Amino acid sequence: AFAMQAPPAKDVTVHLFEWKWTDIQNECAFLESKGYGAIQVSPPNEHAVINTNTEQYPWWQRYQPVSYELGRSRSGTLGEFQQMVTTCWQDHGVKVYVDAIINHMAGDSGIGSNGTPFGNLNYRLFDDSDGAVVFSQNDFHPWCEINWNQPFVSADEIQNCWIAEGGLPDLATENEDVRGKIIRYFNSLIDMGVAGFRIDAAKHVKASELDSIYSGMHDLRSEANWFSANQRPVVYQEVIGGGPNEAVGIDEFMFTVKGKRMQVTEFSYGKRIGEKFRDDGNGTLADYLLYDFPIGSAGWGLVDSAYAVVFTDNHDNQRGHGNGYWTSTDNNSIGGIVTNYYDGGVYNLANVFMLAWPYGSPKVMSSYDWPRNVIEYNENGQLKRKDINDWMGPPANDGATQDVACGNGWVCEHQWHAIAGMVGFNNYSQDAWNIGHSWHNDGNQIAFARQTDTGESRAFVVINREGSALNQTFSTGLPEGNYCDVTQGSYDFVGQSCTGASVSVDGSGLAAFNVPPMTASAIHVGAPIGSL
Ligand code: LM2
Ligand code: CA
Repeated sequence: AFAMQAPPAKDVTVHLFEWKWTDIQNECAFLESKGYGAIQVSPPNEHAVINTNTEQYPWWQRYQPVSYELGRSRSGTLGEFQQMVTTCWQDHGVKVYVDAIINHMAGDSGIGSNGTPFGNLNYRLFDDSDGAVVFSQNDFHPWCEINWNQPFVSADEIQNCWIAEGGLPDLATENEDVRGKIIRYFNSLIDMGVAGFRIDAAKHVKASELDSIYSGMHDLRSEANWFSANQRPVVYQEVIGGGPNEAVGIDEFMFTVKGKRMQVTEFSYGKRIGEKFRDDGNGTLADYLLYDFPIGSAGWGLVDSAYAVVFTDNHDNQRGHGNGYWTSTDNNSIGGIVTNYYDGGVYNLANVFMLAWPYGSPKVMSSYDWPRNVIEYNENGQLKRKDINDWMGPPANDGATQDVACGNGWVCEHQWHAIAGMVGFNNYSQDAWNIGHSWHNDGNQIAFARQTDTGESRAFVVINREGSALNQTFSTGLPEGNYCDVTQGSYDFVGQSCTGASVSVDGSGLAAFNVPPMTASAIHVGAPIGSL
């Protein structure tokens, strides 16, 4: 037996989609207790406010920036934002990552969420006394719409034309002056204590221009109670697709800036998880072990793990946006081949796998509930499906977001027992990047350990995505002891106690598991009952 060790780098992020700053601040104690490392928050800058007959305050209004002011977004005020960032990091060691929209600005004209008027390609970016920092006509590419219905779309079209059906004014990021204003926005956030960014629509900006923007970012705050000196911001860039036959390749965005890796969102991972966990007739879970997921002979085609941010689903593809697509007429397949909370227990297991498997930096999705309503229609003789409620925003009164209430309009997947419990599993497996003691039934039951280079086991998981119980003794390689089953019970890292079932490992590393249908069981060296 060896002594329990402090968890290594906390690499799990949770996306608290559309949460208000005050609610996030309140959530940070829970996030800390489970070992979450960071939160991705919704765009904090001023955004369009959209209210039409058919779409009242859609979630996507926040993907239309009106200014770079943080005064009042749908999630709250500047003061609340600063309080959240400070409290989450200083009191709970949880970082804040901001979803940053820098490829484009809001379409049409109107008044932003903080009262700033915009229109005719004029945007007043900061509330300076002279109001001089603006984007105006010359700061945008001339209008053109990306046509995805051609065999090959050029890089020029992808990066210089306007996205979202040509509705979003595309910034001329080749101009240093434009980049300078974007850098100022980033630095205003970094100087408040923000530790990282999701770069929205990164594929639509030239990688070299992004490189120069990232190089202009400040180091993280390093005064007392903040981060250690010379730390660079975390950056993960939203790139959908970008395979070898495309003009803009995902690998263009995988580079380092001042020694820090700039990561990318690996959308194919979510598809590979979704198709198997949902049992879409595309192989079984055993394939992960049989074909050496993600690098082996099955041609999984995923990017280098060190650059990958992975997720079962995100705010776009869980509702059919962002290349989410549909595969069957079954309502359950909505959200594309990816899985989302509508899949219930299947979704739970998919997340257990993501948090157990050694690939990428995991991001857990935390959604609000919306009444999915899928219709079928014909487009040029092709059967298509669409969720006509895909625009619906979070629980709100006249566009003012309500407080979070988990289970009541807010799904809070990140609190689901198995998902929350597996965060610790991920943390304690960071130094154990190998798979060992693996087993599968050639179907949808798998088990494996996470091992160090010297063959020590840190953690062991059993996933049973079948209709019958899995009662079996496995060789886990773990030190002798009693462990909390972190998928069933809640582990108290401070008191070293567990509210649920436990698993005992004997002196030769053997453990008997009883895993009911459609559940998992997982143990790790960070969650022993008493000392090991
Ligand atoms: C993203 N990544 O590249 C975001 O993850 C995604 O959520 C954003 O689209 C998109 N890029 C732009 O930031 C969402 C949403 C779109 C929506 C846009 C802008 O998926 O449907 O487009 O935000 O709010 C909407 C309308 C669209 C209209 C457009 C401009 O749905 O019909 O196009 O606004 O008015 C004319
Ligand atoms: Ca662009």
